[in-house]
Amino acid sequence: MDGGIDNNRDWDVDSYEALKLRYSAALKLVMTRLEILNDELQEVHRYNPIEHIKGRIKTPESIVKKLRRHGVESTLDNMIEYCNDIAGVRIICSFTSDIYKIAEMISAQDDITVLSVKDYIVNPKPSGYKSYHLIVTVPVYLSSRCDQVKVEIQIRTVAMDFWASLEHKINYKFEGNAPDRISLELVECAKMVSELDAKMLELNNEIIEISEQTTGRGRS
Ligand code: 0O2
Repeated sequence: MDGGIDNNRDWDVDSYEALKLRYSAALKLVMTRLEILNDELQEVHRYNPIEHIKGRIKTPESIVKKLRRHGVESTLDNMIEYCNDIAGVRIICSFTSDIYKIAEMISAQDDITVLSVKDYIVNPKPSGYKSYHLIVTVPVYLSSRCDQVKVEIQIRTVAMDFWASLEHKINYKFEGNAPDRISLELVECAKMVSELDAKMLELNNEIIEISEQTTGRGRS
């Protein structure tokens, strides 16, 4: 224990409900932090990087499936250890550059610890999937203790999200065995998504430049 913060995984949980309460609290905390960041960026800097934020708690069925994938039993300890996305937040940004700015702002918050980063934008999955993933822990203060709770944060552009939603639906429909032609088309679509994102960013930068020249001031 360090200042009341328990960094071990031996949480005082004896039921799925007690576990879920911690993840729901962690989800609320991250969502609120993101809303505050977005409000400040909008109000003070006239900058609107976040299109929307979605949060969800993974269903028990989905958790059990993931634990099976890891080859471990469905116990509360294994859920805490192996399932990093029981609490999941998805941030949808306008531009690729916003993704990294948001990730930096979250990571800079003192009580948020980044456990891992997966940059599927620089290194897309073979499927074509692009997104930026962070696994963080946040402190959840309870009546007599504080637990560090994991939250998965996925950050992506509107275009990347569109692609991922469609690909997810297709994979669900074909139970992960989509016909080759469809998988290849999806990889092609992912390339178009990257081109679109790059073009939109370029256009946006041009617009900012022009408006700075006409108004004579930059964005603070
Ligand atoms: P769901 O149904 O969205 O919750 P790990 O989660 O660490 O055990 P992994 O696969 O190494 O396993 O983690 P990774 O790569 O960070 O992926 C985690 C989540 O990213 C997935 O959660 C998906 O939400 C999303 N994701 C990863 N790859 C793809 C992909 O190819 N296509 C789409 N559409 N989404 C992807 P779950 O639990 O697999 O699924």
